Amino acid sequence: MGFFDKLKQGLSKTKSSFDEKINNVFSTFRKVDEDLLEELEEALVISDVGAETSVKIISNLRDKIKKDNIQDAELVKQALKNEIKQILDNVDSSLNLNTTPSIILVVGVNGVGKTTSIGKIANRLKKDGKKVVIAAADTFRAAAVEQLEIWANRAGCDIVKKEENADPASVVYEAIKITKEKNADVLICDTAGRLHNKKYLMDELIKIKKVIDKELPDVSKEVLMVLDATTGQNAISQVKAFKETVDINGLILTKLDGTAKGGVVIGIVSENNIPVKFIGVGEQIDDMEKFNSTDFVNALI
Ligand SMILES: Nc1nc2c(ncn2[C@@H]2O[C@H](COP(=O)(O)OP(=O)(O)OP(=O)(O)O)[C@@H](O)[C@H]2O)c(=O)[nH]1
Ligand SMILES: [Mg+2]
Repeated sequence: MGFFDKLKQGLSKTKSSFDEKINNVFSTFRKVDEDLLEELEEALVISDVGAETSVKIISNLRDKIKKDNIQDAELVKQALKNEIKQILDNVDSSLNLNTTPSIILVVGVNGVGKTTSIGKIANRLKKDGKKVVIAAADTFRAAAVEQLEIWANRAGCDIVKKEENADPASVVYEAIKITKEKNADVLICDTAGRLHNKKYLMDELIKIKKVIDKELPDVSKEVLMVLDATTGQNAISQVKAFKETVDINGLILTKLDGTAKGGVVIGIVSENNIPVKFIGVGEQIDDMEKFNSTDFVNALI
């Protein structure tokens, strides 16, 4: 199955999928009126888009319907898809790795898919002909390093690691040194999962960021936060908490292969003004793609 089909199948797996809810509204369609818009708004809200963003989408849709005098159900659906796409296109989701080296720092709460995503991204970059180094800056558990090592081997990349409980910032420091020595194109740093209310862990992230800014002042930097799409609205609050500590400039949405909560992507992008850069639809190395708003909206509805 191709990536798009996996995404589509994932998003529509359950009876309570986004598509199902929107189509339910249209299945009883009589005419384009305020009732229809209200029902659509409700469908968006219960699809994890979030209240604020749902109101915004429906308000824009109402204007569009009026302006173009839309009467037809299929055209309303098209217009709705366009409004959603516009929200997603409002932020630039391209990956900025324009310097050699460039760096990607990957952050997020426990178990969201950071390490797996790093393996998948490293593999993609490698296939694009880039030389990639991976830093094992999750030093909490020896198993975390082993897991990352497996991914590095699969992708054919070098890994820089230290002993368990080593200072994560020192791993990053070492990895930057090696990246420069090897003249590698991209350094990707894994970090331990952390909760935003654990101050010492958030301070650790700040320390890592300081090392990066000092050792690689003028390079392209991507700070990507990984979110598990199955957590729905919770993902929105995770972003809000994290972005107060580190400047996140992109998101990676994982586990879109098994959730009815794909709508959460729209709310996250709209409320935080941070683009989704990658989406994951499974546990295999090829189950990650750059985010494409057209494909995403087509898979959603
Ligand atoms: N179905 C599915 N599973 C995924 C996806 N991405 C990651 N996983 C699974 O989620 C689990 C956690 O993934 P990890 O990559 O270890 O997550 P992590 O954020 O590094 O976890 P910690 O380092 O413990 O914080 C693993 O079982 C992965 O196989 C995805 O897109 N789809
Ligand atoms: Mg991990």
